[in-house]
Amino acid sequence: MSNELRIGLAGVGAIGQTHIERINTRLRGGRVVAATDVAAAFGKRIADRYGLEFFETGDALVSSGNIDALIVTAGDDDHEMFVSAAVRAGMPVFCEKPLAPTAAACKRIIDLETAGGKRLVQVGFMRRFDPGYRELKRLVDGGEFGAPLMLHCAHRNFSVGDNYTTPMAITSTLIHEIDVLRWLIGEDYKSVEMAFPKLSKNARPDLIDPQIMILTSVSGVRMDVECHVTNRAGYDIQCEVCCEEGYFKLPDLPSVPRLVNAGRVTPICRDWSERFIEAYNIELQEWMDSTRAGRVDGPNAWDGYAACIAADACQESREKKAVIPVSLPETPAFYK
Ligand code: ISE
Repeated sequence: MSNELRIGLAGVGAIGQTHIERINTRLRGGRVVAATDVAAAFGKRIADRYGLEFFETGDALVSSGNIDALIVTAGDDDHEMFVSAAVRAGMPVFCEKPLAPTAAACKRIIDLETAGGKRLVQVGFMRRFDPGYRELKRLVDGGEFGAPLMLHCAHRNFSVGDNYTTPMAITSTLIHEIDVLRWLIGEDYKSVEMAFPKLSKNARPDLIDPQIMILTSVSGVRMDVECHVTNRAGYDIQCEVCCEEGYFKLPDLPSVPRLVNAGRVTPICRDWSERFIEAYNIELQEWMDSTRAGRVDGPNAWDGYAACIAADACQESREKKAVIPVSLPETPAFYK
């Protein structure tokens, strides 16, 4: 591996472009030098714009000898193809969440990685790198205020695109809480349940919004998460951890209250790309640092699989209107 990590990027859409910019202009120790995209003409145009070498396929990119590591920011359905290409080539790969759209696809990636004998895959669950969540985790792990008993959380979006569907509330939105809450309390889930408040007039007729996800951990911690993606109010992420002898709340981003027009207003973000800028920067910096050191320190393929299993149970709960058990096998030694 050269001194500076030479990175290839698979999927040059919006999030891919923000990663190219942050790595090539703000972070240290790596550089995006090449790209691929399933839409070749679009991919070539974006690659040219950023001065990247363009390859027609993921296999051609990873076998070019011109990159040391791969970042996958393609559509969810193409994650498995690109991640597998990297793993087959023995190359470290960072894949945006979800690792794959189904648990079965995640399992295939795990089997491939395990057969290769070396952990290579990190999943882009960036909330684990957000300073606020990290402080919550430090307080929970410290144990000074007793064990967590229940968590009250909210994931609110101003609006979503026309291609956003009811299942995406789980695979694309709540998947963040599914991962970060499991990490925060350090436990797997025992069961999940979806609950349904009155529907919002702002949701398309075929979109169920809002929804509430209730997760129960193996030891009985209850976590309720409101998901409201058409709120027309702003991007708002809440997480309150209620312990035996203390309550901890995720801080909002700093924002100056303004006294204007006979009112006191404290602006919040309009979307996730503003809210989690720092988390993305820390996440990719730490990924480049650990990759150069030959390690995977962040959420691994097993975490991606665990999240998908819980997400599948949430979909089943929505369809059956029932509490669904989550059956995750014990974490294999390879991923501990
Ligand atoms: C999007 O894909 C994200 O990852 C955002 O964090 C989430 O708030 C949004 O609902 C998703 O669609």
